[in-house]
Amino acid sequence: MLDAIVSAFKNASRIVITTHTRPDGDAIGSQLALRNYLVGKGKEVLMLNQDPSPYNLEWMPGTERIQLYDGSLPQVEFIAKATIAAILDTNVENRLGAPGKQLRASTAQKILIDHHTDPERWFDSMWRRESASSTAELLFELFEAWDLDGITQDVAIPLYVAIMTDTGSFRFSNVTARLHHIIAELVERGQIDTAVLHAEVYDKKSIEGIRLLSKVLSTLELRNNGTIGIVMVTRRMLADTGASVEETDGFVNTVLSIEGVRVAMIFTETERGTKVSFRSKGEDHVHKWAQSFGGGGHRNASGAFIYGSLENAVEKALSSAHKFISLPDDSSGSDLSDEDAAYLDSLMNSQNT
Ligand SMILES: [Mn+2]
Repeated sequence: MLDAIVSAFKNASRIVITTHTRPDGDAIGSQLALRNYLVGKGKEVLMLNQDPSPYNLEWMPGTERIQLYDGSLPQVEFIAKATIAAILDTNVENRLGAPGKQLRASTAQKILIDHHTDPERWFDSMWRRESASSTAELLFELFEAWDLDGITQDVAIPLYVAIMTDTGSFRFSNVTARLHHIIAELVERGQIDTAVLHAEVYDKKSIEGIRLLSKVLSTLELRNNGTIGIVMVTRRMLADTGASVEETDGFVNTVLSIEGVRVAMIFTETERGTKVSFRSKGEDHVHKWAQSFGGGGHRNASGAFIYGSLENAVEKALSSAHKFISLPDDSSGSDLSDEDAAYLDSLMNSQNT
């Protein structure tokens, strides 16, 4: 399968590359790495996305060449004449946003490179593995099967950033010895200063974002004897702090870092309903839970959209937790108010006498 995909790319002259809405480090990093690699092989490449790149990734080589889809004649013509449409880091049409429909309907060979579960069926070929740490890891394998020397600095840097951001800086359970070999290869070939790269991506938080974090963490609740941690982002908090919703990326990991918490969730209020992100550790898988609300993702990191108010969404999501995760009952009593606890105590005491 990989060999067939490599020859398809070798034989292609015009390639359009797209990725998912609200792109993250793996999406943009993979897109740039593939684009820069293919340009190095003499191909004509167009990168076309629904949404802009996050501000902390704008420095990566080639980001300024990513076009936002506007359905203009040059874009439509490029897609119409493209030999390959490469879809990265998502496997469903509606996560591509506006360009998805046209790409799917085009005569280009649709090649999926991705590590999410349950791909849709409209791709002509796929290089995918759910156990892969990132789309970038799969791309490295493609480059390895083609020509490692094509991995120049402007390919190595976005691949490194993609893997770093999708693995929580190389600490998730899908980080293998093999992946560390890949990373070593990238650091050598790209002459990468890892500390500088890390700072470029992670040490650019705004004061508004940190103020928002403080408000969001003040909503922290632990359920089911401390195994589920939840926090909420209200529209009011966003307005009060002036932070953008993108700055909540990563907040959920703070909740997951609490000892004993196996599943962390962040509920974000929007105009039309509530967005929920699930994160979990190890064998506690959350993708089926997210799917039950029409969402999806990975076993340890998924998301969904629940129609209804924030409070409604929280109760809806938590009431089905036991179907997807084996959890202790939510009977710790830690959620009782002081008043209720005192009342219960008095009942117990009166029974004893
Ligand atoms: Mn990814």
